[in-house]
Amino acid sequence: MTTATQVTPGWLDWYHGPSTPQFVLPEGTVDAHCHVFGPAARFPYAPERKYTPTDASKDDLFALRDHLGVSRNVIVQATCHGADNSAMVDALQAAGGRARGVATVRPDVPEAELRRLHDAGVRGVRFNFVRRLVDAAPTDALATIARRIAPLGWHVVIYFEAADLAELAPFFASLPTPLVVDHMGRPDVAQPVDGPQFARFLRFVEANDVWVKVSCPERLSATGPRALDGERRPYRDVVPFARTVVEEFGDRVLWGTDWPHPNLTDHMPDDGLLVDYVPQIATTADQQRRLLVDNPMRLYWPGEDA
Ligand code: 0GY
Repeated sequence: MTTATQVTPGWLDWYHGPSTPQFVLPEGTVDAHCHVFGPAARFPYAPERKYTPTDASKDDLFALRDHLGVSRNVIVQATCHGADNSAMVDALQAAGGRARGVATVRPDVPEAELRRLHDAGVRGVRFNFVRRLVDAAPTDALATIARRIAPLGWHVVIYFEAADLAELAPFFASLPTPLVVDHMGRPDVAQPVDGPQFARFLRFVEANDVWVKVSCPERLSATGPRALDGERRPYRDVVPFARTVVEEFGDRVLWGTDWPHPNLTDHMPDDGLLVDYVPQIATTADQQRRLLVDNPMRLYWPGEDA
């Protein structure tokens, strides 16, 4: 275990004092992709991590939740905490039933630990294939994890770059649980929305038991957060991609802020502006309700009212 907390050089801190969105989120909105980092003094970062973030505590997350008008959070274990889920579980326990978690576990995780995570609110595990974030994990170890969590009714969250989908798809299709794709599979939005790369992704979603997070325009965009004609319409080069997914798979889409936005080097998004991105990609009240409330409730709080 390490206690070194020297933040990665060039690291951008999360956006303090986010604006108030113009778009009013529907009652019961779930932020289905966010993280907590540390605080390192209590929850040290993992020795094998690829970056050291600034702390982003559960209290900071809950303050953002309330500011944006979000009701619930899904807190995804970040790679900087490795397979030590303590900070995430601590946040779940403090959330009073208003948060669920996605954990990182090893293939030999004890059964009792899986049960403890479930009781705390964990409903999935994350497999990360982004090379700058993790060392490659053998797929047979990941398959073992998937087999072990399937009886709990959990799902597998997968994070990969679009260029790697062709190679990974057979493995994904072999997994026994539903899959949740982070950030639309990270398309290259300089390519056409009807081009072969995104078509492959859409076929993958169509053919499998897959949910898609239409999150992280700030990671994918070249046009960036600039307003259009003075309006709060940011990240417009990503809009056609996300809108296509929302229109084609309206019952299997999820939205999240990705707060506190690790590993961004050019700009740190204003989370209020990220909320104003939503009506660009989900253009009707029905699409918005399914994206923000009904779908995440079905996946993370089945049987509960929003
Ligand atoms: C994200 C994206 C990133 C990082 C992580 O767990 C992580 O470290 O997910 C990234 O750097 O693209 O979802 O937060």
